[in-house]
Amino acid sequence: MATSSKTHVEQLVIGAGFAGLATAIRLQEDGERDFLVIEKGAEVGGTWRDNTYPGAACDVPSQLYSYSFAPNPDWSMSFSPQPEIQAYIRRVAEDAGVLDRFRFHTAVEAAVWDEAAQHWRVDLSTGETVTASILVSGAGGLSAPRLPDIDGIGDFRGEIFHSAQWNHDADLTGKRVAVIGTGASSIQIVPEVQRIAAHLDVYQRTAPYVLPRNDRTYTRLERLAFRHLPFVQRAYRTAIYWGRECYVPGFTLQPRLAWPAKRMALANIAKGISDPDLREKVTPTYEIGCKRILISNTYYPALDADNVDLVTDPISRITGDAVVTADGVEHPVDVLVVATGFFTTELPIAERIVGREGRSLAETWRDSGMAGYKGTTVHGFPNLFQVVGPNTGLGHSSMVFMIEAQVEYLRDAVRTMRRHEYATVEPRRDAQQRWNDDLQRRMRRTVWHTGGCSSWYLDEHGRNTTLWPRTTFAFRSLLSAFDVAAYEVTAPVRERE
Ligand code: N01
Repeated sequence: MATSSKTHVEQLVIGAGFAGLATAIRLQEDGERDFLVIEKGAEVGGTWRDNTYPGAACDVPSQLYSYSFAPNPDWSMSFSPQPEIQAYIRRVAEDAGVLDRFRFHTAVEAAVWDEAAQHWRVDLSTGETVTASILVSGAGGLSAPRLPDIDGIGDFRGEIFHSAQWNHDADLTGKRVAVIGTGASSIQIVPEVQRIAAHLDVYQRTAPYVLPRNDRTYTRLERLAFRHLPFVQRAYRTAIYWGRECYVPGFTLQPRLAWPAKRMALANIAKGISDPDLREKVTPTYEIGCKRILISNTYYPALDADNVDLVTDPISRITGDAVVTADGVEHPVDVLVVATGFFTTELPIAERIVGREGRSLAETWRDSGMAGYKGTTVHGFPNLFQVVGPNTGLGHSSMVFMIEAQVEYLRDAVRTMRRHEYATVEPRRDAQQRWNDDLQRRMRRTVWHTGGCSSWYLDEHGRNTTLWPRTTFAFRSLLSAFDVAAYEVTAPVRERE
């Protein structure tokens, strides 16, 4: 690795998923040569490297799921399967020639701001310490699997794994399998497992809304056009982008506008399920959009199959070989798949980043909830940039747009710092407060708050600190230039002495 002998770098980036990779590529384009990307996994890809469960695929259209600077003419389907996305990320990294600055199999143990030296001191799992003028966290909001806190789960003697840590050595053929959870991961796993398991129990706590998945294989002609006439692919992308931007953010604010989507979801139940009792069990009782809207053509037919039971009685405990529900029934199981989501508001990386006053991000956010300025910087944490920070998640479009907008902001910050020779930039407390007050005021009117559900979008205080409540182009426009007036800046130490 090019920088292995160095102890100081200009920018240290945590994570080699979509966020970390875009940061590295754009920094390199700007002539920055002294950056290092630290990745705990074996290769690039982040969540797309880790989530390899059967059926893993994107529920955002392929045309939106690529960097603007690296369109992919090779998508085979209108919604891409996980292996294609992972291959795309790998290819982009190789083509950009940045991988010599990536350090794999290495985790960040602690990143502590050193006020006197005006840099970050970063301890790595290898025992090394690297200092960095700027720290960029691209650690992701869906990277820490959350196991459910169910009595006795540790006593289960069969095979048990989280959806994001699929054990490919476990053969589910002819086994009694249980899947806990009915979120985006589960609804992709269930049809695959149903085909091979002897019996499948699906534990549903809250029914999701599931729309049809309008997926198809691209024709040869389309793929030729994508490759040789790039404007055709751009036209596809633009049409899909605006279709989503014009409709979905509006219906998060006006649930009445959501009736076509709701009707489609109910029709999907009627089409996929013949059993009236099962239809009733899977019919959600809250407003559509309150939780993530899912898409599948195969989930409901799988639930309707003879070898599947949808269990809606709450799980009371797990024994060595069974799941026991509140009605006292023991459901025997050989393999337990836990599709219960991720730590989204208590991010493990936040425990490890310690700012100006010796407080970690986690401590800073403990009482107030996650909050930052423009989802990217945080008061008390000079020269820290978070790509996919607080309130930058989306329910309706591609995270790649949000990532690119944040990386553009970071690039402009780096240029501004160089131009004016600022050693540090830190968002002013009042600017951050105004930003979040406005966000939360908008948020209160959205279906995420008014829709009558609980979801991972909300934190323990009931605040939505994960999602962006406006359009992605509004976000991009707000982050189009580094607004230094919202920041406290300092000159380098040598100039102050
Ligand atoms: O996790 P989730 P996920 N006992 O948190 C249930 C992205 N993603 O991995 O709804 C019983 O959505 C929980 O029940 P409830 C996407 O952003 C994208 O599926 O809380 N059940 C829920 O049903 C997504 O939103 C793609 O009542 C328990 C489920 O587990 C995010 O990842 C594909 C429980 C968790 O659902 C997370 O999705 C996959 C308990 N103790 C994922 N605890 C794409 O295609 C939780 N549950 C891009």
